[in-house]
Amino acid sequence: MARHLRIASAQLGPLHLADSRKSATGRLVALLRDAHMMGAKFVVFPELAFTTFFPRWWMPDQDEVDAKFFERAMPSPETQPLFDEAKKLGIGFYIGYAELTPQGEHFNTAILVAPEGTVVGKYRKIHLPGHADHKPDAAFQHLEKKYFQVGELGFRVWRFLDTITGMLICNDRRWPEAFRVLALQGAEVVALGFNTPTENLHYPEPPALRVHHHLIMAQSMAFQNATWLVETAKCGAEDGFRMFGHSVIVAPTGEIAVKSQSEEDEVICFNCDIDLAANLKRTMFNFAAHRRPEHYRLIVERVGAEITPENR
Ligand code: CDT
Repeated sequence: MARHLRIASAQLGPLHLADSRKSATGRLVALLRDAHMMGAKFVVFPELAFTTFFPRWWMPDQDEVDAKFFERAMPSPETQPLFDEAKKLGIGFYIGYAELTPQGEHFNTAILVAPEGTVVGKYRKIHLPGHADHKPDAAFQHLEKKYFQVGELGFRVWRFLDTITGMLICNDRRWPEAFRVLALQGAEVVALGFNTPTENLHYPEPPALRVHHHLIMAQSMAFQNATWLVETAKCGAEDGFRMFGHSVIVAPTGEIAVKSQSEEDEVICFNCDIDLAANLKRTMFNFAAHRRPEHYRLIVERVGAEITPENR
């Protein structure tokens, strides 16, 4: 009999600089209850879900940044109600937050929490976009390279709710290598939270094109790796800076099963047939039969594109 898992993507509308973790947690709990009413057993929340997307702000005082935006423990007294409610409802979840370790390291982190309330998996974001320097002439900043270190835990999967589930965070979705490493470990579900500005920081770009890229990436990554993919936005105008929604659950066929409609708090849910990928994994994307890693060496040996004399 096919395995099914009812998965929800719980999208958050804007969180402003003035919003507290307590109020964010209250909204996350409300979304969790909505997801429960839809029958969800696994809920995917956004990246950096307890605060505004603070890397858009240049803040020179690191102590202030740490106090306002980073979590020294997860759960903490402010975030505990989400864990309590999930345990009460018997729901597992993915959530992103800014992590400050006891050694003083800063990571953009996501965790996988079992329905019993225990943290079973942790991922620290590897592809950090943006810049580390102040760009005073830009409309906004994207300072992930200033506020976070590159994650050191690799791309991993976990046995979770009778599936093999992997985690990624936001910009990772633009890098096929990240998905393929999860797929090579048998990933059946990939959970990912994101915060994506509607405007391009670097050059003018139609917002519709940015959404188009988001959707085609999600569909192709799910199909080419034969996984379910759940991508959840934090979106809307945070202190006037807009981020798009378009949270999606994509099937291993590459079809969008369900997509959010708003840029506000919204839950979408789908009863995912985890075995839907079996035919693909047996034929077209049977990695063992068809992959040719001996010809992929440049992927791990070379970082940037290089034009060498022989291919000029
Ligand atoms: N949060 C995050 O990773 N956002 C990036 C925006 C990059 S623009 C400098 C994204 O890939 O959506």
